[in-house]
Amino acid sequence: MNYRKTRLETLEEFIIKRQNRFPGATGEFSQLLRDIGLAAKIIAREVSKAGFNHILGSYGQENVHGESIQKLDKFADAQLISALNRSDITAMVISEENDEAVQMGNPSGKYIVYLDPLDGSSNIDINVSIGSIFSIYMRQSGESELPDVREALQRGTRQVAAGYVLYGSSTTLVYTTGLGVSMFTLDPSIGEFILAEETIEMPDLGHIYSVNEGYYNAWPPGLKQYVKYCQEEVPDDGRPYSARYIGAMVADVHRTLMKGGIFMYPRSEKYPRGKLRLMYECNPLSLVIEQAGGKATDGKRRILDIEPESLHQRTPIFIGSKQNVDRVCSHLQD
Ligand code: P6P
Repeated sequence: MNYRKTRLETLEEFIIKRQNRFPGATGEFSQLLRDIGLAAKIIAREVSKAGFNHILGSYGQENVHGESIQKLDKFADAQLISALNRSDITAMVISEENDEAVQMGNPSGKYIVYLDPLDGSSNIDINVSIGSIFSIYMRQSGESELPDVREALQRGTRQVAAGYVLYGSSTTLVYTTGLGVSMFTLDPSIGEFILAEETIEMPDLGHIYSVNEGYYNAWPPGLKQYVKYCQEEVPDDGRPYSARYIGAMVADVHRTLMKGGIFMYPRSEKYPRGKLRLMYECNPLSLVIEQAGGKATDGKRRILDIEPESLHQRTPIFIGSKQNVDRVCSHLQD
């Protein structure tokens, strides 16, 4: 009898296999990815019990944006920072939950990590998908002193890795190191992320548009024209558009990655620079989408080319399949 190889591949095995492609690799970067994977498992466990382990609700404080911090946000933040501190390779962490950069006390640490520990936390209490987002940069300064916050202000093109964990009907980890986008699904029965898709590629045109239509009156005219186009026109393949909006960027962008289409969060009177944060929401998700063949722009500039001015700055974003993004931009230019 021929034994058919059906062995599953774990995240750890995949990371090591990829590391072996780089002879000079020290294993530190692989360790950083494994640490994030560990934190994700711990967070997934708490998210799955959020209904009865008194971890719902507000933490009683507000984050740097004046938004109420949910208890699970703080838990996720603490778990991710603690996991990144298991080894001395991360020098500094910038998180949505902390106004200031967190110095990890590792002057020799090579990496700077941005985190949105729990994106979409308003969905926690209604059991709708939420996610953790990470973005990893190399330090610019020497390794003798603690990093200066200014060296964290790097363009998105300089990310060495980016990805997210989606806590949904299953727990999914998606990341890229610039060699394509890979996806893993957590098997809670063995506590391992198992490779689900080694290389994800997006369709050039998708049939789902995703935007909060409650803000219609505040939209720029070009966006109104584009959404009207989606509602009235049928693309050449005869398939009409659908509208989907989950209210958690990770979930809306993950659907866009897997099915194609476009997610949009424009500027408005309430958010004159857009609502979503450049460094720990838009840059990491834009790197993933571009690596899968899509595009991400603020309506004029490629998101990854934006020169950051501050750690928590916001930006408008139009992200998804190439043809969908190009079309909305043509309307916005008009
Ligand atoms: P709105 C969640 O609070 C978040 O930051 C993103 O995850 C999400 O896409 C967006 O805000 C939703 O914002 O204004 O549509 O509720």
